[in-house]
Amino acid sequence: MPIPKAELHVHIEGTLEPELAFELARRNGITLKHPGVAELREAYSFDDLQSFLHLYYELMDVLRTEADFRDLAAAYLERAAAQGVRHAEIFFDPQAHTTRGVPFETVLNGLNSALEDSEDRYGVSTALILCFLRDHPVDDALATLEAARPHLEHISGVGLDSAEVGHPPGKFAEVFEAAGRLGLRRVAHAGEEGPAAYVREALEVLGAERIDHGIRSLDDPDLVEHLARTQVPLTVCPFSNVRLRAVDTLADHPLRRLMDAGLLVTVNSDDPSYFGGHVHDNYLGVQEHLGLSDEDLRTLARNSFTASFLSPERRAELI
Ligand code: ES4
Ligand code: ZN
Repeated sequence: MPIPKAELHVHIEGTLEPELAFELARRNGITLKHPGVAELREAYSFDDLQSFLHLYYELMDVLRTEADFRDLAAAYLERAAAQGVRHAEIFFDPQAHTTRGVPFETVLNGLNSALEDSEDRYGVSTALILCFLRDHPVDDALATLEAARPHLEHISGVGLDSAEVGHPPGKFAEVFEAAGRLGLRRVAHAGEEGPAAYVREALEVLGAERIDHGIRSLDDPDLVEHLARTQVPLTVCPFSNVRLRAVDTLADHPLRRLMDAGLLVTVNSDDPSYFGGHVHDNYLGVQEHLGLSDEDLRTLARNSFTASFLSPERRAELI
């Protein structure tokens, strides 16, 4: 049985398996460019983040109705439970849907209808984190926060994702400040393809409480020292980094160096359908290729609960 863990970095749209994509396409009368599941899977070969994002946004077109978002989330939760996940903090990208004419409420209600009985059904508690697309205008992020305002009881925090290089976190200072005033938790992707300076900026300007990826932090020893001292967690995604060529191979992955430097590191799947494995597969991958011990895996699992936004009560139940 996989070790009990929390998953803190997973994009719900990145859990869309080709089989479900084709089923939803059929249900919604959409023809996909790829003739079948096998051909679609063959397209899952990426040069960098941008080449992945292209396919990721393209395939989302099959998500149209509340039932589609519900089925997507239910499929993820069932798989997550089988991977030992006991708590999941799940990203969603509302702008990727509202820009296609799918209302914010369709997305949120659909996801929620799977999330609301997740604890009873799968033994997985959940939280939703609304991500702003950093390669879209700041005004669109502000409008998205406004759309979310009537629904804040269903949203735990905000994040920042999509194409990183050329889109520094500071651009979103005003949005994150407003989100903080609304009582939302704040996280941001930084230091995935972008420089260590973006990690600093996410901490200092956005007030990020967790850094998603953050692997490029190692380029800046002062930043590493700061992260070790403050224990601001990193949600690292090893398979993702290899598939998007931020790191050459799993054996070269900086996870172990980050752990050895005393950082609060967690292991996560990012977009499991696209990157060749779910969260426990990532644990096993780094164990094998970085020579991590069973005790190291237990540390990573414990870190995942420590780094979560769980209440102290539920955390104590799970650790
Ligand atoms: C993402 Cl791997 C990654 N990086 C940035 N934004 C994303 N959205 C979905 N997956
Ligand atoms: Zn991500």
